[in-house]
Formats: sequence, C-alpha cells, structure tokens
Amino acid sequence: MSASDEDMGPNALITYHLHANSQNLLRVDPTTGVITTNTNFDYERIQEFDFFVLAMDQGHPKNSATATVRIYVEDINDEPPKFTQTSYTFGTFENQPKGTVIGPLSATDADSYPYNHFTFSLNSNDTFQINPETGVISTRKILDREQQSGYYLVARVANTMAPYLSSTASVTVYIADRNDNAPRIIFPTEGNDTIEVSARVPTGYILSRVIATDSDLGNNAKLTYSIAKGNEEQIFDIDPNNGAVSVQRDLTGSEIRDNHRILLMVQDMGEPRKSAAAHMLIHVNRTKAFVDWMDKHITLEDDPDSQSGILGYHQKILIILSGVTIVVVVILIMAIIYIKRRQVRGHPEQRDSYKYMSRMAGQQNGTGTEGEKKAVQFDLVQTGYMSTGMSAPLGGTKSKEKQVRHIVGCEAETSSMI
Ligand SMILES: [Ca+2]
Ligand SMILES: [Ca+2]
Ligand SMILES: [Ca+2]
Ligand SMILES: [Ca+2]
Repeated sequence: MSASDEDMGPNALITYHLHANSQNLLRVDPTTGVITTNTNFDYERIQEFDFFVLAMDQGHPKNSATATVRIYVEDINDEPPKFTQTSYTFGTFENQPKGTVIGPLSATDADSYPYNHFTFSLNSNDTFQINPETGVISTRKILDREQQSGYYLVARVANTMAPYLSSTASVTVYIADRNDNAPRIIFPTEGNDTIEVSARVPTGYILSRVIATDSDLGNNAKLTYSIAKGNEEQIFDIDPNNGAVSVQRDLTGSEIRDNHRILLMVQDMGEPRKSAAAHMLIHVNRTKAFVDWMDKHITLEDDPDSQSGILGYHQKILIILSGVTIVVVVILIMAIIYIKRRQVRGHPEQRDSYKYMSRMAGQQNGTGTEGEKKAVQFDLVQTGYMSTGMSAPLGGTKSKEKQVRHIVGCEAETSSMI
C-alpha cells in the first residue's frame, strides 16, 4: 500500500493500519505499507474478500484516509477427486452380451477447473471395463455364474493434472443366476441302470433312488422327479422331491412281468424348466428271498423253511452266549473261594494275628494285665507288619512304618490304656 501527504514533517509522516476485522488474516507494515498474510488461504473455503487499510499522518490533529482492498485467492490442485461412496455393490445376470452396463460410479473434486478434472480406472481386469469419463462400468465378456458368482474390484479416480491426486473405492459385482443348466443324472446311467428286486418285496419298499444334480441356484436347481414312461400299470412310484423309487404293487402275481424298463424324468423349477431323463431297468426275481440290507431286517414270512433256519440260528447264538456266561461266573466264584482259603492256610502269622486280635478284645474288656496289653501291642506291630508279606525288618522303609503305625493306631484308638 502506498499513500501520499502534501504536508511536511510529522504532518506528512504516514503510518498504515488494518481494520480490526481483518487482522487475523493479514498484517500491514506500519511504515512501508506492505501487506502480508497471517494464515494460509484456502480457495475451497474463500475465493475473495475485501478489507480496509487506514493511512494516518502524525500531525495534530491526525488526518487519515481509507482504501478498500480486494484480495482474490487463486486455486491450485490441492484436492483429490473422491468417490461419492466408499464402496459400490452391483448385480447383473449371467449370460448377457459383453458391454452390458453394470452401473455408474461417481466422484467429485473440490478444486475449480481445470484442477477438478478426473478420470476413472479399474484395477487390471479382463472381465470389466470402466468409462474413464463417465465412470460407467460394463462387461468385457459373457459372465458365467457357475464359474464365478462374484467379482471384487478396486476403482480409482485420479486428477489429470499434477500432482495427479487420486482416491479409490471397492466395487462388488454379484452375478445372478439364470437357468442355463439342465439337471444331470448321476444314477441311473447307461451301463449302470439295472436293479434286481425280490418278488416278495413289500409294497411301499424303496428299491432305488435317482441321484441328480443341477449346477444352477435356487429354483433353477430345485429338482422334481417323475416316471415319464414304462409304468402304465402303476407298479412303481417315485417321490417327486427326493427321487426315491418304490414298489406300489404285490410283485408275486403272475400278471407282473419280470422285466420293467421305466423312463425317469428329472426337472428343475427354473424358467424355462430344464430336464434330463434316464432309463432304469428293474428285474423282478421270483426265487430270491427279500432281504432289506438297508434296515438289516429280514422278513421271510412267505418262506417257512428259511424262517425256521434263521430262527434256529438266532437260538443257537443265544444258547452259546448263555452257556459262556454261566461258565465264566462259576470259574470266578471258585477262584475267589480258592484264593481266600489259600491266604488263610499259607500265612500262619495271619492266623496268629487273628488270635491276638481276640486277646486284644479281651484286654479292652478289662480282662488282661498291663503286661499283657504291652505284649499285645508288640505282637500287633509284628503281625501287622508281617501280614503284608514283607520280609524287611521293621522301620526299613517309610511305607512299612506307615503300615505298622496304622495298625497300632487302630488299637490305641480303641484302648484307653495308651
Ligand atoms: Ca483436484
Ligand atoms: Ca484447490
Ligand atoms: Ca437348472
Ligand atoms: Ca446358471
């Protein structure tokens, strides 16, 4: 700032001052009038502002003049472009042509033109592309949900001018299912399609199960089962939900053919419905007994010979088990009796100890002398020790001492003399 005064001396000595409301932003050198900033100016907060400078002389009275100054703040590229969301989630159907739009990303940059110009990009990806200007994501190829049901991408938005500030956002793309897969029948298949069943099978018996899969999702993979052909006589039935093939009629009748070739149909619930079919050959065996291996249950009511044979087998097992149990119990009882007797006969000291115990009982009843009581104690120490079957002298080891003391202690507790 510069001001002039036509007076002379102090009357022309000019000092510069700022208005109080701008002093936190700026300062002015009182003598030179040079204005400097007190703070950083942010173009994104304030683009221009006015302030007043006072030029005052030192005369009497002091004369002054005021000038209005306007400051324009210039922008620089100090703001990065930012996505309006930190993450984006999109969904799209599989099997659509390449170039199908997934969705747009959006971003803002607080700078002014041209520092607010930015472009979009995706992390290296051969499945999706993004329009650098509009931020619209689209496919680069046909997607297959059965191959990959979701994609996780990183999108970047960057300024096109130095210092090329940028930011990122995560993008998730879910691939929705279309019913593009027919069910696949794993059983029966050509070469593995024959079931043999006894003619004596009860009605309702499940003789086989159709096994099928569908690699789609939800209703597109929900399967229903039916018999499409070869079951005009209603001999068989199939559970529409699980594919269990059951027998619905008595197969022993002469009107029932030996061989049946039924066409099984598996359909999904998709739109449009897709299906698969397979033949099952069922051979009715009239000589074979019915054995339900699944339940380990044998029903041979129609075959008395076999029935008696089976029952005889069960009875034999029962008899053998009972006999073995009785023999084991008898042996155990005899062994216990033998061991008890041998213990008493084989250890005269133990017999003696029983004798002393009887004498001790007499002492406790007050029938023995003082000397006898002491002798009893000693005897008990001896016999107590010896009854353990050890041959080491008294006090040989701690465990022996312990055992002896135990016997003495028992006596002491019951004898008022000790
Ligand atoms: Ca910027
Ligand atoms: Ca800026
Ligand atoms: Ca399907
Ligand atoms: Ca599919």
